[in-house]
Amino acid sequence: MDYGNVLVIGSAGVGKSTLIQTVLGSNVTVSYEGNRNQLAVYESLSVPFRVIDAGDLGGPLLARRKTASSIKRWSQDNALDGDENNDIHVIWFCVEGKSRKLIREQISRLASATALWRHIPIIVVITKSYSSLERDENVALVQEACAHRRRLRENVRAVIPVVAATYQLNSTSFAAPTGIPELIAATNDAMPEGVRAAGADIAEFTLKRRRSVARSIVAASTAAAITVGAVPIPISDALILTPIETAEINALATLYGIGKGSASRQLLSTILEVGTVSTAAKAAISALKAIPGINLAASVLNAAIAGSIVAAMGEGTMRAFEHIYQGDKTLDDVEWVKGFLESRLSKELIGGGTEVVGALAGLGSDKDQKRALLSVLSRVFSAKSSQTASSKESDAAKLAKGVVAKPEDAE
Ligand SMILES: Nc1nc2c(ncn2[C@@H]2O[C@H](COP(=O)(O)OP(=O)(O)OP(=O)(O)O)[C@@H](O)[C@H]2O)c(=O)[nH]1
Ligand SMILES: [Mg+2]
Repeated sequence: MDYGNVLVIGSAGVGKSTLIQTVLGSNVTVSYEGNRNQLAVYESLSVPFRVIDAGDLGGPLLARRKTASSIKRWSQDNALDGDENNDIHVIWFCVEGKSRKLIREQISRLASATALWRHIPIIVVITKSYSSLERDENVALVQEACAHRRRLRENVRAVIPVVAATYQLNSTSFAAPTGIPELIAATNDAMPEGVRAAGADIAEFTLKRRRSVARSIVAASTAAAITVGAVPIPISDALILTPIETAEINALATLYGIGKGSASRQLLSTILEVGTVSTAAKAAISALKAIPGINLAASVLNAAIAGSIVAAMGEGTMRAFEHIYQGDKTLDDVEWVKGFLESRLSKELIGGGTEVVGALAGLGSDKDQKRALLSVLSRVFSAKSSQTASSKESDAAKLAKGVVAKPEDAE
């Protein structure tokens, strides 16, 4: 397939590199590096376009000219190599969402920085959109600022708030990654016909990226559970994890486009019930507490139990949402989702939890154990997920073929 080319510009520190990393995934290759780091071109098998980090094109005129000439040289080199796709097809202009005051100023820089590319579609990416409450307002602010300039009015195709990497607010709450699949889809839509990926392909690409974003949501939630779970009194049910599981499930629901209607609400509250007060959750906790022959401090064992539940629930919820997202299940299949998660809790949580606790028992101090816990948990539960998915010849296996195979998605 021919790759389209996306030029990324935005002031120093707005989050260009972080964004590129998240969109392209971990198997990124740098295919070109201009002199003095003015230009770097990234590719990955995970998305159907190249991304060119042009750095701060809003800087002084001289620096801007240098970068622009690097881009031109890259295009020419490409043309000599016989690669026809040497044009810039889409521009991502990054503005930072944290400071509303700066948005207007950044948009006026956008106008001058992109003056070279008169007719290229632009997507304004509002980076670091950590506050979900401010997202809509920031989008409106950007749209209004663009409406005053003819070229921007014509070229700006979408304004997308993103969080590229989990932003930790404190030890138990975080802003989950957001906007990444939307950005990939909008970018593809803005591509000229010759380089635009087919609908089915782009759905597969965004599914992969969704899974890797989902894993980071699960990891952040698991870390929070470890903190909350580390209490000296033995845990009897998972009620203590309600706020964390609520945040985890909601973040995953948003990621997989599960809305806020009544069917969704019913589904989400059933999932939460499975992860907190269900018989399956209670049985899993008793089984983990009863693992013989280990000698862990109560707080470490509790942290392991809490982390295991949130990790297993997160992986299971992600899988269930993938089925809904792909259309082989619907929001109304509440009983199916319930059974699916309960069986994961009984088989995988107990199997995985035993492995986790066993790994911890071999470690020395409390501090080592807690630190090791998170890495053991994410390894055990995401590996378990991939195993089950590919060992069954079911629709889960069909799903797994395109998605689990890539090493980056097993991370
Ligand atoms: N948690 C979190 N941190 C972010 C996010 N985006 C950017 N950052 C942080 O902001 C800082 C700057 O991000 P970079 O991605 O290096 O920004 P850049 O635009 O590439 O910066 P230059 O290369 O210097 O122009 C880094 O410390 C990032 O970790 C995000 O979505 N979430
Ligand atoms: Mg950078």
